Amino acid sequence: MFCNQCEQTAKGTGCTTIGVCGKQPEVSALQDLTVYALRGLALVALEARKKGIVDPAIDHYGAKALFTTLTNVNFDPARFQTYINEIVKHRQALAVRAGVSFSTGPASFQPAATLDALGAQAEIAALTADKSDPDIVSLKQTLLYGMKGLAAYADHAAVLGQTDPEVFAFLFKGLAAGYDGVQRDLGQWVELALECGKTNLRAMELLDAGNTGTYGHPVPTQVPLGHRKNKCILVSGHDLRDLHELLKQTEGKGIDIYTHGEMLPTHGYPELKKYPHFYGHFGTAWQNQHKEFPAFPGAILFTTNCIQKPQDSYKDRVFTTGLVGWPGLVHCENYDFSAVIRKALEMPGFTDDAPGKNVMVGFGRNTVMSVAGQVIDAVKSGAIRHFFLVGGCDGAKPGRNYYTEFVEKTPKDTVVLTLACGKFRFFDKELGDIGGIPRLLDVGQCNDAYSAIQIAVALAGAFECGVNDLPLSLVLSWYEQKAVVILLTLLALGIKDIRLGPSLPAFITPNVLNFLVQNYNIKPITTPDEDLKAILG
Ligand code: FSO
Ligand code: SF4
Repeated sequence: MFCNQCEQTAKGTGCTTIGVCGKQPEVSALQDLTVYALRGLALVALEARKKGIVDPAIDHYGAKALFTTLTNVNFDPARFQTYINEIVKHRQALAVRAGVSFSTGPASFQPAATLDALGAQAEIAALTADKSDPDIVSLKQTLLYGMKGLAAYADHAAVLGQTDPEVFAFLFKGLAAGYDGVQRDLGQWVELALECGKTNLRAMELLDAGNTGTYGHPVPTQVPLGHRKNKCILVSGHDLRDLHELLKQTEGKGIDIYTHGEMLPTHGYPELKKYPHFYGHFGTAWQNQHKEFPAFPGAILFTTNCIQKPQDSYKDRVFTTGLVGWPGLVHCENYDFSAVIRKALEMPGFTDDAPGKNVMVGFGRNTVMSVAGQVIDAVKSGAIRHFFLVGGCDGAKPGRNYYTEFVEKTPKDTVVLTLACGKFRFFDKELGDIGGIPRLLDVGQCNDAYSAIQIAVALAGAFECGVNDLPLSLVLSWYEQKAVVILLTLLALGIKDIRLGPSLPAFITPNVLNFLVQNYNIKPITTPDEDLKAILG
């Protein structure tokens, strides 16, 4: 196996024997083959589009299948076999409708019948099989990982009924690149990667419309970090519809619903918070599930990412849904969470009341813009000197303490906006407020990066300047491919001076890094003191 798609990749270069995430070589090979099969579907879909044939179901299926290869989503070999077979079936049906045929390459790929034989076939699809110039390989991987993130956002939006055929058209174009007979130079691969970022802005806009259109705009909401006496279910991941369906199915059943990880900001949505049994938040970021889950006395449901190998002490009460998979766990299909509910009722639940500390969520674009006048006055009077967007993923590496220390050390006349699971490094810090404006504002999940971008664009409009001229600095942490595509979106928007950590992507070669530094002044994080000094002067 060879996989280098996430930040924790072995030795900072690539996982070659088993994934640091727990991914087995067999699954890694099947993921490579899924991508290869998707490249074949993409070639046919592009031809079909030329003839005016667009099949929304196939478009969405392609995005889902790519999303399932994202880090920490699906570890189940059998599910990948199904994806590969389905992708090829869709490709063949579309080829017949479009009257096209391919005799070589991924569009003619026929999957073997057994998992072992599929594993052997995967060699053609391995990342190491690409012998192009290393900088081109670097950009191809950047594009592929960006597209995995884009596919995730497009799927999240599609689940809520929000789609744009142009988003899927780009996914097909990007997947076909390298197999479409077009010779691209370095600059053209850069252009494709930036187009991926630009398309992602549209996908995130759709997702924002889906979330806020269905569940309302988030409002400032206190979320208890403790618990109360009752049966309980913990929901992890990012998917609001899964959470909503679970809330409906548990109504009046004597079960409280707790969020985990990236589900925390969902407490701010009016259509979700109206359920009285939607109680609080349990635990911190994804990488702490082994430590935290044994203490949760109820059932645990994983939607989207990030799942880690369930430990023996709690694996009988972990359930998956949607694209998440772990071999041997019960997988809930079609929003039927009855198995999760049964397990929660069998479990003891919390046997005492311990409300604990509260944290505030709900500072999406609508809330922040509703106090825009106050924020602008505070900047003009000097009460607010600077904004920091400290966001992105969390992870297990010790270097991620940087983000805790950075936020703790931000001066009292500065405001910290945050989003994604990286916030768990500091989400319960009491930073106080500036004239009633909290100094720590939780914009939401990584899925809400669109909201943060809109806030920056609105501030720039109010100050009649560009986003790069605002007193705003981006200090980002990355882990998986949703973060890769958000970074590409920021670059496509021309955002400069981003600080990125805890380490730079293994798939970026020195020449590609040099390009990013020269054009976008992107830089690795150093120490909180040095970076704060450099930013604030
Ligand atoms: Fe975190 Fe995981 Fe949301 Fe990622 S939970 S690491 S960026 O999946 O998606 O922020
Ligand atoms: Fe390694 Fe990350 Fe790939 Fe898992 S997803 S195999 S940790 S590079």
